[in-house]
Amino acid sequence: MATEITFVAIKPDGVQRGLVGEILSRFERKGFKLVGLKQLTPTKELAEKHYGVHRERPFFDGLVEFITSGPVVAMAWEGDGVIASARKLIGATKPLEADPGTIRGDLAINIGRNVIHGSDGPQTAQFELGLWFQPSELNQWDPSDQIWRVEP
Ligand code: D4T
Repeated sequence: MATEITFVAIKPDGVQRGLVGEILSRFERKGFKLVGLKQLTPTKELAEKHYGVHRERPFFDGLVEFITSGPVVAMAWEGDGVIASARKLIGATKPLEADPGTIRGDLAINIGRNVIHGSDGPQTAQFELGLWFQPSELNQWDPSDQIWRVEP
């Protein structure tokens, strides 16, 4: 499994509900490495680019209004297979269909307030990381217990 980096964002509802620590800890405990982290209130331009694929959908305007309504916590997580694994940790888009144990399955009930976003594939991850982070905001580092994390 190749080492990858994915983009994950805690949406305004997750920040307002005080779920930042809970969500960060799920990724940390899984074993992924945090290589980028910042809080920002997205501009309309950023939100429209991020959700560009949904431009023609009826929920687009509401989605952009919501994601720009307050601070978002933007994260970059690194690890083997992290793109697909993050989507599993996050759970299905519709929180009522998300399995218990996933972030949405445990912490959300409404598709329009589903707490968190994660890139859905390698190309999306590359695009979204470039959109939300400057290259200098992504860090390269080795956990001091790395030897215990990898297969012998
Ligand atoms: P995000 O992009 O927020 O991680 O969600 P997903 O990747 O899981 O799902 P998505 O792209 O299909 O939806 C993007 C975003 O739009 C909201 N949404 C979606 C909504 O408000 N109404 C809808 O009917 C759909 C399909 C929720 C997530």
